[in-house]
Amino acid sequence: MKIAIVCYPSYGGSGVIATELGKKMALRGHEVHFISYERPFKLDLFHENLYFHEVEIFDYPLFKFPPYSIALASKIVEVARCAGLDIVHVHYAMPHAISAYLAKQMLSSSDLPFITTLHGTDITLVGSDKQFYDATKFSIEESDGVTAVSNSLKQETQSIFETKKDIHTIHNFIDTKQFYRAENPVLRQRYAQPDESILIHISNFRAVKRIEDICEIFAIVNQKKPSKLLLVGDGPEIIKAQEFASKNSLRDRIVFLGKQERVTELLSISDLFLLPSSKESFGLVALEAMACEVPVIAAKTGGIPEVVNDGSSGFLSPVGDVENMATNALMLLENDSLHRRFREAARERAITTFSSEKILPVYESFYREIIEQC
Ligand code: GMT
Repeated sequence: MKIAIVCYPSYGGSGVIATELGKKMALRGHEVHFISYERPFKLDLFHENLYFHEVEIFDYPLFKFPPYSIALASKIVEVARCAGLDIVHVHYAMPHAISAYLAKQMLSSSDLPFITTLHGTDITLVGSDKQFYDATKFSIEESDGVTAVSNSLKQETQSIFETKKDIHTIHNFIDTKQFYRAENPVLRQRYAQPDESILIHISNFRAVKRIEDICEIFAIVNQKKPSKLLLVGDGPEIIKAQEFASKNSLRDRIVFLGKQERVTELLSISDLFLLPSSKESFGLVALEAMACEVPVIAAKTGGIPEVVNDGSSGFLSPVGDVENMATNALMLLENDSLHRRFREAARERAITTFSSEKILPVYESFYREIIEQC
């Protein structure tokens, strides 16, 4: 098949999944054309089946806001004509699905089906905002196929947009040959003494991640079991963690690592992953942790319960219940054999339920089904 993948190129789960999907499809013999305003940061591989097409932003004094959606639609048309695309797969509804719809109209003589994968914030934050609601609903209903990364997101989408559109759940996936635990005692020693535990959180530090909860869980745990907290990533709420660390004299216990590319190395030295988000359609980062044998302490929200088995690969608590999350964390950190069982179960779940070998063929057959029916 000749597939175009439209995604956001920068940090963020939707771009990561889109890029990994495209790379893996190329390795399976498909011709994959990425279309975005920048080369996706995970597109770090040369393969003869992989192409990247940059959407150039036309700068003109009249344009206070250059019309990216139209430039993207034009680029999809150009690539469709040159490469003879079979299908376009857009990740993140806004504005990608609208651009794909427009491209399809512009190519009226040759039907070009498009699939939209909903990732979460495109529905719960952006799409449900008054300004984008109608356009998001329209783009979902006009897509030839729609997938959501969890059942929870599927149901939420159908309810928010009052649509009966058939939405297929295709869970996110992970390459468990890339994400695995590689013990590194030297690196671990840089951050923690032998009797200390390491807790970790990786995100883009937006309000939805509840950064104060992460700090409070850590502070409670640290009082009973001396620990370190590794904070990986950057974003508007990082300041809250910095203030908390200063106010609570935890500057030497909370390590701010900023944006990092090689997170497997940091996950491999960690004992627990904290994800107390108020909302998470899937929680790809929790899956990455699980693949590296790091049990997850998380909030029971959105799609997280579909990823983390409560009581076997981690523990789930109501959003905001930091006491309960800290109690669960301590239960694992203070019981080696229980912790080992959770670590093994986490890795096992990543392999058996979410490995790329399982999920890739599902996308492939969905592409075929949509192409055949159009
Ligand atoms: O949550 C983020 O910080 C990024 C966001 C995105 O758009 O890339 O993540 C969303 O998509 C990921 C990949 O499908 C999911 O794993 C995240 O749970 C989802 N984020 C939210 O629902 C808040």
